Amino acid sequence: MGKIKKALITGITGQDGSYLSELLLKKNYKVYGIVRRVALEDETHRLWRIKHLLNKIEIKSASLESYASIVKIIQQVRPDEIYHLGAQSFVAYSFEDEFSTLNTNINGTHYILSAIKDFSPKTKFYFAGSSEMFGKVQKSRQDENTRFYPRSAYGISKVAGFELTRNYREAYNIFACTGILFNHESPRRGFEFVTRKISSSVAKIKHGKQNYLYLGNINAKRDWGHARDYVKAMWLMLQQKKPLDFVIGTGKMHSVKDFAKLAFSTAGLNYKKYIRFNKKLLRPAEVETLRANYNKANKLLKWKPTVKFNQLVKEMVLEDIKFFK
Ligand code: NAP
Ligand code: F7E
Repeated sequence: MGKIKKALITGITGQDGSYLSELLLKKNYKVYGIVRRVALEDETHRLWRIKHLLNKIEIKSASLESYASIVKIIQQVRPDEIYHLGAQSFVAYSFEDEFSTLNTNINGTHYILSAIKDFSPKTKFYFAGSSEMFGKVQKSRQDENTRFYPRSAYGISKVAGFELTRNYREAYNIFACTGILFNHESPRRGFEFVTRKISSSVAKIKHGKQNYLYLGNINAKRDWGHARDYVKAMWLMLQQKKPLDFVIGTGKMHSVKDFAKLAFSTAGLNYKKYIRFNKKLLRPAEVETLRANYNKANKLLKWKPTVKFNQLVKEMVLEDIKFFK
C-alpha cells in the first residue's frame, strides 16, 4: 500500500470544497480544510455542506488575509496537494466591495504560493480560476489561448491569481496549475447565484411561500455544468506529469431564461406568471455569454462532463422542493 496523501483545501465550506472533500476521502486522502474563525463560531449555518464529513476531515482555523496563519498550517500539515478554492466568489458583490474582493482573492492566492515556495516546495497547487476571466469574450468558444477581458473586480482578481500561479510555476518550478472553470452548480450552490435563486424560488412558489421571482438580465447565457464533475477535473490536473492549465466546461450554452423556464416547468408551473424584472439586479458591466472549448482537458485529462443541462436543472429543483417543504 502506498503512502497516504495529504490534501489541504481552502474554501472547504463552499460548494466545491464539499464535493472535492468527498472525492478525496473516497480516494483515501487525509483531508485538511482551512476555515475562518467566523464560520467555526456559526457551525449550523456555515458548515452545512460538510456536516456529514466533519468526523472524517481535519479543520484548521486560518484566514486568507493572514500570511502568518497560512504559513503555520502549511508547515504543520506539509500537504502533498493544496486546492485553493477559498475566495469572495459572488461577482455581483465584487461591484459593491471591490477592495475586499481584490484583497482576499489576490493576496490570499499570493500568500499560499509564497508559503509553498518557502516552506513546502514539493506541494502541488491548484488555483480556482474562472470563466469570468474571459468576461467580454474575444472568441465564441473560449479555450486556454483565448485572451482575457475581465468585466468585474472578481474577474480581475482571478486573472491576477492565474498570472501569479503561472509565474510561481515558471520562476520557482512549483507544480502549480489553474483550472479555468465555467459555471458549475448543484443542490449545494449558494442561494445568491442565479441557478439556486431560481430553483429555491420555484420550490417556495410551489409550496405557496413566495409569490414572484425577481431577476435581472435573463438574456445572459452561461455554460452550466455539475460541480461533482468539475471537482474531478481539479484532482486530475494535479495527477499529471506536468503542471498545465485547463478550461473545464460543457461546451453548451443556455440563457438564464432557459434555466427559469425549465425549472418552473419541472414543478408544473409556467414561468411567465412568476418572473418579474428588477433593474437593481443588473450589473454595471455584464458578461453576456460564456461557452467553453474543453478539448484540451478531454484529450489530456480524459475528462468530460457527465451531467446534462436538463438533468442539472431538474436535480436542483426537485431537491429544493424537498428542502422547502
Ligand atoms: P463558494 O461556495 O462561494 O465557496 C467559497 C469558499 O471561500 C467558502 O468556503 C468561503 O468560506 C471561502 N471564503 C470566502 N471568503 C473568504 C475569506 N475572506 N477567507 C477565507 N475563506 C473565504 O464557491 P464555490 O462555488 O465552491 O467555488 C470555489 C472556488 O471556485 C472559488 O474560488 C470560486 O471563485 C471559483 N469558481 C467557482 C465557479 C462556480 O461556478 N462555482 C466557477 C469558476 C470558479 P465561508 O464559508 O467562511 O464563507
Ligand atoms: O450569474 C444573471 C447575471 O451570479 C449568472 C460564480 O460562481 O460563475 C459564477 O458567476 C448570470 C449573470 O453567476 C440574476 O447577471 C440575472 O449574467 O449565477 P451568477 P456568475 O456571475 O456567472 C463564475 C464562473 C464564477 O467564477 C463565479 O464565482 O445570471 N442574473 N438575474 C442574475 N444573477 C444573480 N446572481 N441574480 C439574479 O437575480
